[in-house]
Amino acid sequence: MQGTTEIGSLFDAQGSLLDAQEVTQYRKDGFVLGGRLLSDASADELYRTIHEIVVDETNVHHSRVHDFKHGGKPLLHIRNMWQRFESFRALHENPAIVRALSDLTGLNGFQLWQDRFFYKPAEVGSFHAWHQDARYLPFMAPYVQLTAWIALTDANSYNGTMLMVPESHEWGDAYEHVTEIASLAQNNAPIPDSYQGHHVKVVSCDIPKGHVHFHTGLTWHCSGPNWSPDPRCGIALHFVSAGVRFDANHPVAKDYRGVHGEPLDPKDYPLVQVDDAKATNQPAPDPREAASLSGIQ
Ligand SMILES: O=C(O)CCC(=O)C(=O)O
Repeated sequence: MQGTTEIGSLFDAQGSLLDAQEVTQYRKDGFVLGGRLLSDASADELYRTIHEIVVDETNVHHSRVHDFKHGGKPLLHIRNMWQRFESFRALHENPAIVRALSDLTGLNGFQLWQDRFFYKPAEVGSFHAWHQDARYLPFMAPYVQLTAWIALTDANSYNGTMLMVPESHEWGDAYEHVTEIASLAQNNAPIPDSYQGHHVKVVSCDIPKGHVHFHTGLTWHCSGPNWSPDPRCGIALHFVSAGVRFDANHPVAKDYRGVHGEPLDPKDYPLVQVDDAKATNQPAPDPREAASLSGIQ
């Protein structure tokens, strides 16, 4: 584990990342911009760590950088920075993040499925295709999944921020349709404006540096190309409700650790929870989300 920075000094969120109205908006739209988690200095420090790994071929972590290469252009990432850097581990352990997850879902315990940074080099950074995150989780229904995406640089429509479709999390597994439209993100091209009788609207989500944006596992989203003179960088923390069981038959299961039918080992999927009285009434996972996920194989 690298990183000598004291965890407490790097992260500085005060109080809550979300107010009641924002929680309502997340439940309605399937995504919401939360407050500031990191000071600019803290975001810059995490960004520098990623930037050095990406640009310095002699960096000990450089060989782990994976390129999605959408449309032949670079979209760089590494999974599970938390396993190697204390400064990144402190992100999913931050009480403000855990409180926000609880406020959004009504649950009190979560496991980190993975973290993954997304680095789009200046001017040539690629789009990320339209998708639903839930499709890529090797877990057995029922469960709830959500993502906290933390901006380490400003993210806007010029440098390839995320685009989201409000209310699409209510439409279940849309794998075939979303796959069909996936590459339209390449030029921020419009997507069909209706899906199974639902009106489809696309919203570009500006995310200021240091802020956290939340989306559900079923929300349709993508991100555009980086046309700006600077890299665009953010880190996604993908969480799942605690206690979920591993599905070794899932198409992506080979990329993950787990025993079929068993709960996830917290050593591989860290457990985070709120421990105050406010969230002790833990409701069952949303059956609508669970039902649609069970159809994903
Ligand atoms: O950072 C990006 O461009 C895409 C991130 C994303 O799709 C996600 O966090 O689910």
